[in-house]
Amino acid sequence: SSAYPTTVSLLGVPIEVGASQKGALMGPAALRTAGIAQLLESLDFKVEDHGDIAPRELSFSDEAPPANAKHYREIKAWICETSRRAYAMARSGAIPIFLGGDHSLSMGSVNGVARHWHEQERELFVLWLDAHADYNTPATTITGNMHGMSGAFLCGEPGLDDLLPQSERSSIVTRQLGLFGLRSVDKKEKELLAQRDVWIADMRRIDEFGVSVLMREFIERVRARSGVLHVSLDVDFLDPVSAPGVGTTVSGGATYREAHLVMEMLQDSGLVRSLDLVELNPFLDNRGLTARTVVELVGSLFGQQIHDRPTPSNAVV
Ligand code: 4U7
Ligand code: MN
Ligand code: MN
Ligand code: MN
Repeated sequence: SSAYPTTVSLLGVPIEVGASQKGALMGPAALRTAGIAQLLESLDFKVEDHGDIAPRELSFSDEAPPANAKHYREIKAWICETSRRAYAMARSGAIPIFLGGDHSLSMGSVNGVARHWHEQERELFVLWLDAHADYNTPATTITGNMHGMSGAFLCGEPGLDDLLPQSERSSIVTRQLGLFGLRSVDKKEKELLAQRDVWIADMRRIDEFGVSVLMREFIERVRARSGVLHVSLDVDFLDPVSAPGVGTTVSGGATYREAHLVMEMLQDSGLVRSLDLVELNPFLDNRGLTARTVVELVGSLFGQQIHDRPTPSNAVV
């Protein structure tokens, strides 16, 4: 319908209390240091850096927090502000990129972006690139860490019902969520997911069919409903060999090239309208390797090519 956006808006969301390990709050600074803005400019985007959300912009509620949701009040404050900013950025016509921060921020980023697309009568699909399903609720979680609950919250699973104002709650339905790269799912989380129609490509399926077959399948789902796409990249999607700078490493993850192929196919699809870069923990990184790797993946997602491809392999014809 409309031309692909030419502006990218960066927003840092330095939240870390959703995770068990400290250090994700340094993520936005590391991604900027690794040159995310300069890279996007080299790909001909106009880049507007909106800075980081500052804790003084947050307003805290005094409601009683639900059990099994650690740092609930603080996270609620971050989510509300992130959602408000996400909505405004998406509405401006730019491509918002959220620099995390732990994965709880996606409760706000996806919610805000989804509200914008809902107004446009376009379905927002969400591709969750992650070792984990992040589909726990306060009733299923083992750890109480809210970065493991974002997907479930966004799909309207119960237990965190007051995290956003009543009028803004619904984000997506389960059919709109795709989990890619799974290799660590908790028992009760798995039972809950088995009852939902979330699209799932776990590492076992990726080993058997390869990235390209599965990415085509997911992209087709989005196209079939004339949807647009939000990508939520958890750094632990990658194998710890290429991405050690993350608190929750799980071996057997996507290789460097598999991750690039995911990004290159998403670029060819022309569907991506917003992005989260989450869970980077520079405190645990090896001389900036992980931050640089993430920025290189952003390059592939937004059009960097090894050898220019005149016809994208999955373009609509
Ligand atoms: B991440 C976990 F128990 N499932 O709920 C949990 F294994 O954003 C991990 O994907 C969640 O890094 C990981 O705490 C959240 C755990
Ligand atoms: Mn994860
Ligand atoms: Mn995650
Ligand atoms: Mn993590």
